[in-house]
Amino acid sequence: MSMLSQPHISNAHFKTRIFLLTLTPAYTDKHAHINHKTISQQRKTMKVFLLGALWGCALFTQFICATEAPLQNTSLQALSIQTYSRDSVSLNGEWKIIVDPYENGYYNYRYEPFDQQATPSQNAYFTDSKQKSPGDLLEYDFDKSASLQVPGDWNTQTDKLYYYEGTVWYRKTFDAPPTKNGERTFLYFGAVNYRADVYLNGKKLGVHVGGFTPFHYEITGKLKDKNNSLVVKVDNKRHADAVPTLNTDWWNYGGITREVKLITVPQTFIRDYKIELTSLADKTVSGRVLLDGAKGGEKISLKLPELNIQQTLTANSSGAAHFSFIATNAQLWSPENPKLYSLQINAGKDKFTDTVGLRSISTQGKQLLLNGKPIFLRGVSVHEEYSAKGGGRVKNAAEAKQLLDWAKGFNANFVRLAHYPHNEDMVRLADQMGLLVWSEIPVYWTINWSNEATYQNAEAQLTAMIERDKNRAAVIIWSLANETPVSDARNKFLTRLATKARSLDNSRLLSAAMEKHYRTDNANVAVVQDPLAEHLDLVSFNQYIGWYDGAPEKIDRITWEINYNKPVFISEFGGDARAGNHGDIDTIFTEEFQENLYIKTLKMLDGIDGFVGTSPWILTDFRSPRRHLPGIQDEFNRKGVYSNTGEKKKAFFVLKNYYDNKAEQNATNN
Ligand code: GCB
Repeated sequence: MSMLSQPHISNAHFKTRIFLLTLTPAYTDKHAHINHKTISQQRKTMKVFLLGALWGCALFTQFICATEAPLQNTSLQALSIQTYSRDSVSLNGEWKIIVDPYENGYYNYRYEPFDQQATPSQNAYFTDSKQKSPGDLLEYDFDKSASLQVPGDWNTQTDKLYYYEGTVWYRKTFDAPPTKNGERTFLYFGAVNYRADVYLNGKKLGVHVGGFTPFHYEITGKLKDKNNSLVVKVDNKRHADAVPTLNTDWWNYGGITREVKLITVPQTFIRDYKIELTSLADKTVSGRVLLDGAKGGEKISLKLPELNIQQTLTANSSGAAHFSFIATNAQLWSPENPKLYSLQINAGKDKFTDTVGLRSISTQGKQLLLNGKPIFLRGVSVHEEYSAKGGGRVKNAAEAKQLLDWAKGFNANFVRLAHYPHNEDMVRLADQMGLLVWSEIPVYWTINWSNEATYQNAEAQLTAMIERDKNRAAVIIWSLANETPVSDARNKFLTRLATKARSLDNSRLLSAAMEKHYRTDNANVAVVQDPLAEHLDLVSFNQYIGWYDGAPEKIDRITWEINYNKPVFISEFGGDARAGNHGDIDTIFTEEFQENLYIKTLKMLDGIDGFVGTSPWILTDFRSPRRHLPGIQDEFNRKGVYSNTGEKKKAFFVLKNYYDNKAEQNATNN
């Protein structure tokens, strides 16, 4: 099935995509003000934007037309639908599964996919067939098969699948939720790692690739009253051309890792919205609402009751309506006061509510400003893994909360959600708990920079991340990549991605975790110089002096050359220590070694001009298939300041002390 035959990709989809692109100048302009750009810079931005928009439209059209080429059968792009606060019918819980390493349920013995046949054989697992007579040859039966919990990775639910990378078929049966005349139903997946082929009652709905972003299908008219069969072929095999690629330093958890739900909405419904503080000076709040199924002229009511804001908007022929108001009395969102306001949108028969914070984030020279005031990011990097109690990929809000509580334990005000978009609970909790967020896509290490399909995949993941989380005040940084080797092809790929990110959301800072090198004439001078930096708002880089790069004494000798008039952020440093493993500061893998490395590194970082924060690697120990040292690593990366079960290592206390002091200084300076 090509992308064009996806049920939700209709003419309306074309229109709304172009709407997103053409809408942006207004935002660009406003943010130019917030970012302290000069008028000529604003004009330049606008010109670049318009060119970008034209190019973006052309690219999008080309992409639509070219879906039969390398991205055959694959839907990478799904226009966002805001679902978090909507009533839904959960399809979480027990699903039947068949582990299918040879993909016997997908290909016939000539290796032809069953789903390309006009009438797929009953041997295709997605037909969810039952034996019809005693002599009927059928070599699978979901009803008699094992089960797994959804959401959840398969690796930590059964020993048999701990190292498994391949296909597992999932099947859920359910009755249709009651709907009123004209209502529409959507099937929503929070995330499936990595590729999902989705079938409803034996018919293919589509394919989605990318393991960390949501996708959905409209299934209006496709449900039976009783006993619907939803089958998902989940495949987490790694590929050289994929995003991420073959090589990473985290566990490749497979499965339906986030929630699955059904959402019923009226014929015309509130599909999406964006709200943001567009001028700090006079507290202007602007945004847009997007109706799906609209003809134009529909009335939309927008309220923020606590701020006495009530607006009536009119949708244009694409279903879009813009708004702008001044919220003089609004309290600005910050880590110290994570104030969220209730937002209510009504349109015809549809109602939608959410909670939103209002804040600005900007840079001025080497300063980072939150709500116009300098802020130091007391951060930590976090994987979406809760491996305490044997678990793996975070599967509920309670586990997400545990990780963020641990970060708060050393007075963090910032989390770098590495190395892929985390679940929506995580970002929502950060909003509530006052933790600023860096959110990133898995463009990691050695992506295939010259493959157009790889680029499109990365761009689709970036788009889905931004579309899902664009209304979270907590999110201040979109990050494009991690430790990618400089080359012309990589620079082109990431610059293109940066342009895309800005066209989707110019209200946040752009970053990437870059790398350092040394001056050829002086090995004690570390240099950060990367053509990508020109396109970013922060100069962020990872550095492991004292761990992968020399012994800890080296840290004391290093000075830094970072010739950009931008804030400097150190997105990683650290070293492994097994909790409870003690020794002297020169003995690797001990808590003392790690503690000493933290003491020295933090002192060094304080000497960097424009240093605005750091996110040490990492909050907790996490599973990695690259870490084999018995008795120490046992397939865990041990760089956590906590163990994976939450034991504090000595480095925890160094970091806490450092952050307590920074918090005090920040309070005094502001
Ligand atoms: C890095 C990577 C991170 C690794 C870490 C390490 O630079 O960004 O994904 O886990 O180093 O521990 O080696």
